[in-house]
Amino acid sequence: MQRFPPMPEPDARPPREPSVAVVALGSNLGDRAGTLEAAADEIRRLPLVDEVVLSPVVRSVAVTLAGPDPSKPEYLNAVALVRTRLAPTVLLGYLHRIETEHGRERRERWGDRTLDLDIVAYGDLRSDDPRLTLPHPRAHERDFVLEPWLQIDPDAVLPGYGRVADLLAELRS
Ligand code: A4P
Ligand code: MG
Repeated sequence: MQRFPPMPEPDARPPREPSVAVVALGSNLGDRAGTLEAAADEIRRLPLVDEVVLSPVVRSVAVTLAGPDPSKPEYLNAVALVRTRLAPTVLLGYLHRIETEHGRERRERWGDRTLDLDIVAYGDLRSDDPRLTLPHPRAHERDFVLEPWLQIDPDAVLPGYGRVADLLAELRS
């Protein structure tokens, strides 16, 4: 009788170690503060998410493709540290679902939005896939990402770019 090697048992795979994903939250339409709080709670309730630490909220002028535009509705931004065993692409899929549930419409790039959820970093992972670029290619030049992140992690490092405290000091110099 022909013998086959045993099939790998899906459930026998070693569980993925938790990583810390840094998620940037932004909103400039609707009940902005309520939406950011609700989104953080929804992330907290996702499967394979162990812990979510939400930063204080910062206010920022809308950055459009033409530059900062004070005539647009002001943004509230925050950062969440998400301890999770979700794979990065799976996490992004859930974040897109949460955006949609909060009425996010995609009409123009960098347009006004009820909720934007970006993955700023996922552990030390690097990716140049346009569907999920890691770290987020613009996080290092955005004070509305770096400032709230620094408030909840004074030793934060943006992989490939350096210490968040130094990046923020450079932006402000
Ligand atoms: N994508 C690739 N990498 C990532 C990542 N690391 N995290 C892809 C999240 N998404 C990532 O995103 C467009 C595509 O990027 C997605 O299909 C995803 O697969 P989107 O959310 O549909 O559109 P977007 O947010 O308008 O585009 P983009 O380029 O991600 O915009 P940014 O750079 O996030 O900027 N001004 C203030 N004051 N505060 C803000 O929060 N946000 C933006 C958006 C512009 N101006 C702002 C703010
Ligand atoms: Mg986005």
